[in-house]
Amino acid sequence: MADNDTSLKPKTVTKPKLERPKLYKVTLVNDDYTPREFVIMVLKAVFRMSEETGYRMMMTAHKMGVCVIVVCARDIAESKAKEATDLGKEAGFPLMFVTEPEE
Ligand code: TYC
Repeated sequence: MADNDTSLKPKTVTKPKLERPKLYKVTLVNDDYTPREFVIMVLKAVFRMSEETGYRMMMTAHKMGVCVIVVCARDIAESKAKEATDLGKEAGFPLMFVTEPEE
């Protein structure tokens, strides 16, 4: 090289990182007022689950206090949780679905 051998070449090559979008949980919260059958109906209608899966998830929330229903993209999680919570509200029940980022 000539008298000035300062290299302009980067020492490391970094690939541009595309962050994976965060996933969100939709969680069913137990309460003392919403009828079991109504919870199952909402799970079937909004989350497209079978009677058996709906029953299992309802019973998990009933016994444990909460049950994770699905993990998905934020906009889907939020709209499903709202749709399901609104069905309870319209029928006069305090049924609640909440969303939070997955760890
Ligand atoms: N605990 C309610 C009852 O005994 C049933 C229920 C289950 C309500 C799960 C909400 O997320 C829930 N009628």
